[in-house]
Amino acid sequence: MNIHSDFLNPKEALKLYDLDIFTLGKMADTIRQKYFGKKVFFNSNAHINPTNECSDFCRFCGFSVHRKNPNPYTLSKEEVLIRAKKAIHLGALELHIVGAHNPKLNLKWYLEVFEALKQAFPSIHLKALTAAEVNYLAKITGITYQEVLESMAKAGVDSMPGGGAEIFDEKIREYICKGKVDSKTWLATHSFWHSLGKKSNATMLFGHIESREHRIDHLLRLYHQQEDSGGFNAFIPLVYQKENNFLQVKDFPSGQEILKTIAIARILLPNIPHIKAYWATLGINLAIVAQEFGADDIDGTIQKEAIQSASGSKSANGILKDELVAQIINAGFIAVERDSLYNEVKVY
Ligand code: V47
Repeated sequence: MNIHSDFLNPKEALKLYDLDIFTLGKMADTIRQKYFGKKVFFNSNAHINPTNECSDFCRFCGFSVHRKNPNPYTLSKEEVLIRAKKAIHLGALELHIVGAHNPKLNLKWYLEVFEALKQAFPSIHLKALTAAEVNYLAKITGITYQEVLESMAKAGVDSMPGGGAEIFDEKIREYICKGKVDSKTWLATHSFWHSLGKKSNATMLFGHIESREHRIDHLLRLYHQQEDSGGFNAFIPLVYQKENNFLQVKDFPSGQEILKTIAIARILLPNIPHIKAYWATLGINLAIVAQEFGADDIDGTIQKEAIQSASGSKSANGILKDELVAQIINAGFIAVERDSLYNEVKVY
C-alpha cells in the first residue's frame, strides 16, 4: 500500500497531529485491520546485553555505565552461552543481543559468540547488533560496515534490531547522542543488510526534546528508505523513559500524544508491515490500547530487560507469556505468537 501522496509533504503530514485522537485512530485502525484484522502479535524472546561499558555517551541512556549508574559489567563468552541456554530452556525462540560500545568486545568476540550460539542452538533466531554497534565495530576494526554486516551474516545473525535510530534530525541527534552513527549511515547500514536478503527493524526514540516536526521527518526518512530497500519488518516508536540519565526534559508526552504518534506512524509507513507498541516503554495497558491506534504487535516475553528499566520502566523481569496472551484476549483481540520473521507459531 502506498502512502497518501499529500503526506509526502512534511507540512501536510504534520497536520495529522491536529486531528482529534478518534479520527486519527480510526484512520490508523483501518490500515491495521486491513493488514491483520484483530490479530495482535507477540513472541517468546530473551534479551542478552553483553556489556554496559560504553565509550560513547548518549544523554538519554541510563543503561551504560556513568555517574548515575556506577556498576560496570562485561560478560564472558561462556556467560553469554549460559544465559542463552537458560533463556532457551524458558522458551525463548529469539535472542535479542545488543549492548554498549566497549573496545574490550571486538568484532572477533561477537562473531565467535554468534557462531557458538548457532552451533549449540541451531534453531534459535539471532537478532543482534544495532546499526550503531555495527558502525562502532567497523571503526575499531578498521573495516567498513558492509564488511561487518557480511561477517555477521556468515556467523549466523538472522536479523538486526531497530535500535540506535533515536531521532534522525541532525541537530537533535548531535545533542542527545553525539558521536553515535549518523542518520544517513544508520539508514545505509540497514539498506546494505537488506541487500543481503536479511530483515531488520527500525525505531524512533520520542517524547524528549524533539518536536512533532522531527518525528514526521524521521518517519518520512524511514518511508523512503523502505521504498528503496524494503527489508524493515517492524517500526517501533520508543517512548523516552526519564530516570538515571542526562536529558533535561520539560514536557513529557501525554497518553494522547503517544497514541497519536503511533497512529501517525501507521499512516505514514504503510510500506512497513508491522507497528510494534513495545510494552517495555508504554506499559502493558497503553501497549494494549495502542492496538486500537494502528499497532499490531506488542514485542515479547523478554525475560530480563536492562535498557528501558535502567531509566525507570517496570520491565526488568519481562512478562509471562500467559499474561501477554490474557491481556490481548481480554481486550477483544486475537493473540498470535509469531516467530521473529512474523510466521505464526500459535493462534490463541
Ligand atoms: O536505541 C535508550 C532506546 C533502544 C532509553 O528491534 C531508551 O525488535 C527509552 O532498539 N528511554 C534499544 N528508550 C532498544 C531497541 C529495541 C527494543 C525492543 C525491540 C527492538 C526490535 C528494538 O533503546 C536504543 C534507544 O533508542 N533507549 N535509553 C530511554 N531512557
